[in-house]
Amino acid sequence: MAEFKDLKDLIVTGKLEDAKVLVNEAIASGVTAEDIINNYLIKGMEEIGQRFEEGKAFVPNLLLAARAMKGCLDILKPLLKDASGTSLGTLVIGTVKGDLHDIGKNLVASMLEGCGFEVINLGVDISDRQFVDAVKKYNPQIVCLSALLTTTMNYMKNVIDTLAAEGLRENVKILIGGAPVNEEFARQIGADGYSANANGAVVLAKRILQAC
Ligand code: B12
Repeated sequence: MAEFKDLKDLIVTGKLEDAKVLVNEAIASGVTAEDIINNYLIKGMEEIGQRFEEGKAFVPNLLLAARAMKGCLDILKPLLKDASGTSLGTLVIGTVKGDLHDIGKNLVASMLEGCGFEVINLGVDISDRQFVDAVKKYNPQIVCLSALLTTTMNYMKNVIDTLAAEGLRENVKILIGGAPVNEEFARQIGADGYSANANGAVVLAKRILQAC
């Protein structure tokens, strides 16, 4: 896998076209979509985030890296798809109000889809009302909330409270994720589960549905 190590750097520097070439080469040589995502793409996003934190990269750099990551994910998404055609259950997923980060959320959505769930992806900046409307419309077993900012993570509780006020809380399990949240925070706000990554989200969703 060593020959694809430049892929991480191409994400960091936001070189979309070159990154796509390497992703296609990696696929052709038999590297799995999961390996490409976990070993190169996510590592690249982590590094650009680190540079941003240290003042060595700026918002335009983040945008370029995000564009490169998304372009590569578009190639990989069909490879994550479950071939069986059976649905394990329905999930609604969205990034909460005020928050525009969607790379991790989309990755979680793709992995869940790939593992056989029907996923309704609401997008970013989603209000409590929009989550409520989606639960009424799609009747999912699980609602997944994503937040990447310390200023938006608390909005997850608004969503849970509004679902409860509408009498819908008992109908759904709530999973949360995103860099600033953790297990303890999930407990505090009354969510049913937390995972630090997309693979864990799939394990959690399967476990929850078995218990339903
Ligand atoms: C890319 C990026 C952006 C891009 C987003 C592009 C996009 N379309 O998503 C842009 C440039 C738009 C952006 C903007 C901003 N950003 Co920004 N951004 C990032 C960065 C570098 C990477 C995020 C990312 O995509 N990571 C890769 C993915 C794969 O990882 P992930 O999102 O964590 O998701 C994984 C897990 O968390 C989990 N997960 C995620 N969601 C869910 C949901 C569920 C249910 C589950 C189970 C799991 C799960 O699984 C995912 C896959 O493994 C992070 C740094 C970082 N280290 O996180 C900063 C970061 C999140 N941003 C930050 C900031 C400050 C901002 C801005 C305020 C900057 C500004 N001054 O304008 C704005 C806010 C805009 C807004 N209102 O949302 C800060 C947040 C600090 C804080 N404590 O709140 C960070 C941490 C950077 C930093 N180190 O300072 N950003």
